[in-house]
Amino acid sequence: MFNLVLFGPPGSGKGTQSEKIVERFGLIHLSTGNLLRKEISDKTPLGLEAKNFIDKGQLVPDEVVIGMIDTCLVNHPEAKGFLFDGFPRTIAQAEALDKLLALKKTSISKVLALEVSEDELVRRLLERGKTSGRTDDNDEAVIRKRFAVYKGETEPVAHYYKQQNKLDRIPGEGSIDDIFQKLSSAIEKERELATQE
Ligand code: B4P
Repeated sequence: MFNLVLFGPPGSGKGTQSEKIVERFGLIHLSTGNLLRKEISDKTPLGLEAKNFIDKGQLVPDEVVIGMIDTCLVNHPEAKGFLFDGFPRTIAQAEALDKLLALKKTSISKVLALEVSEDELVRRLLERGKTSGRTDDNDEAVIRKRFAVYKGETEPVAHYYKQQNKLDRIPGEGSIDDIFQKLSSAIEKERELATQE
């Protein structure tokens, strides 16, 4: 199996690039953000709980998102690989993911981290907030809170994977297609190495 993590701050283009990556490389796309927004729109008890956190720019509790990912992994026994988008966002989530993948006798192959300046991120999220209806995108105070949470809780996850020699940093500013080319080259390189082993 070939399992990728697409990593980066809010608005760095994880969702945008994930759609293109899964189409080209035939991976199963697992976005905790999309899964949570589906629960919210379906008004499930999990969705109602998650909304409270998302609207304030906070992370949803680890056990909730880990449980969602566990269910998705079990539901795709034939997958040739997964693309994790927006997960893991804490060290506890990263450790849980390693354990869940070990149960499937697989592991993370590569972590691609998109790097974008904070000014550009704010611009993108406020722009998206005008049309997306996402309550976490149209208030600059909530956006700034999301960055603070990212720095405190999520950035250490990059270090976790760096220690495992799995982290590649990719410039995330420029056209969507140029960034996709850079991500694709990194994925192809990794897949070649994997087939040589
Ligand atoms: P997510 O849904 O993961 O979303 P995101 O971080 O806001 O955005 P992403 O990086 O995917 O940006 P996108 O491509 O859309 O999380 C939302 C919330 O859910 C979190 O704050 C948290 O509360 C909760 N949550 C999710 N996962 C969790 C977890 N594991 N644990 C706990 N809580 C969790 O791009 C943004 C905008 O930029 C778009 O409008 C796009 O069109 C634009 N854009 C993209 N690339 C561009 C480019 N190259 N140039 C210009 N604009 C670009």
